[in-house]
Amino acid sequence: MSKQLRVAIIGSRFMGKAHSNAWLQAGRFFDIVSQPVLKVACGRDKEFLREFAERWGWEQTETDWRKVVVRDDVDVVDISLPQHLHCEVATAAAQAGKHIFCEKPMALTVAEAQAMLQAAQGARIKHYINHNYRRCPAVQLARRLIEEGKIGRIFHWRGAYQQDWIVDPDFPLTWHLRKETAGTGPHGDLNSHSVDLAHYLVGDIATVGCLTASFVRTRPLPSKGAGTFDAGGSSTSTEFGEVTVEDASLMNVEFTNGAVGSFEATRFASGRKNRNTFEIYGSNGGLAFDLERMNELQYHSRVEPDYVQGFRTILATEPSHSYIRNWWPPGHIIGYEHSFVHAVVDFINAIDKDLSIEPNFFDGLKCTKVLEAGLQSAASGKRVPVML
Ligand code: SOE
Repeated sequence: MSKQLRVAIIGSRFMGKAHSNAWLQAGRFFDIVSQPVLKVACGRDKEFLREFAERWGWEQTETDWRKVVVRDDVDVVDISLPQHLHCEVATAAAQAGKHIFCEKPMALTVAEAQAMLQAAQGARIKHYINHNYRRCPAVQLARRLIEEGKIGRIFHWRGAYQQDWIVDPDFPLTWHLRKETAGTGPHGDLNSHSVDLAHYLVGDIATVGCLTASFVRTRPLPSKGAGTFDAGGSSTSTEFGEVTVEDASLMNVEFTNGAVGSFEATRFASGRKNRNTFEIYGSNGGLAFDLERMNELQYHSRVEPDYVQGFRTILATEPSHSYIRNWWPPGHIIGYEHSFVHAVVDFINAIDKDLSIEPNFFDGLKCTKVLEAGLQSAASGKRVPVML
């Protein structure tokens, strides 16, 4: 029998759109018991919000998130906001007993992440941090091969998350480039994804060394339409402000299991739009993934006879690959938005079947600890242990 899960979304920009689509698609493609009801959308700009709600089918709109999180007709609070707002909203939602689907990165600091986890644990709700790339079928395949021992003992992780949307010095000073709203630059925004994947595929991180770099220190103030990846039109302001986050981050880590890893995160990799790659090398083989070819996993097996060894490309679109059976026949590839649908499906199942879902606030806190240790290392020039 189908039940309802009434969702409130807070935030209506890039992630608001990705999440709305996921709530809509989940029950169409997957067999879930509770069907999401898009109850209320919350944002500050009334006119933009009205159009957003109409387009995606949100029943109502509201400009005050405090009213939304305590509504009796809301079961789930979806936090699609910039990270400086996560802690306050998540804590209030948890105290009101709502399940929480929260965008990454979890929070600005370890202290905030700890407060969120504490509130969620006290409330006995389902809580999830949306590191959506875990739910690409090819990434799930990587995990499966590791669990099956096909890679053997892991020696190396190499992650690089590269974008280029702020190479132009005239790209405006949007919220991603200010410490008070973003906390960090690509170190938190992009490395958080890579650290989450490394936790998922390799294991916990014990120590961190990190170097950050700044290339463009001042930028024109943004116009109203500016946002992530979007300068918001051609009119460049004559007023400038200071960029207060790093432009690139290079981190190296020791894992608790003895593996070592490197993480590169930048928005200055000309020509790389959203290139999220990792490589894993072990005693029995190797793996490589590139989000720009997200249906594929590269796999090398050392266990095969040497004359046939080499990296092969597996197209992760067989019914035996995670999630794919519910979409299309083999070879009919899926895209970025599907990873969000998969996350929503697993989140709803976790609620219905009272299962835990990962990454949750506990995993988000662990990730935040690694990133914060990275910043401490960049400031001090020393290796920093991660206090798990
Ligand atoms: C901007 O760098 C951004 O939108 C990130 O915030 C997302 O998490 C990433 O998936 C795409 O790029």
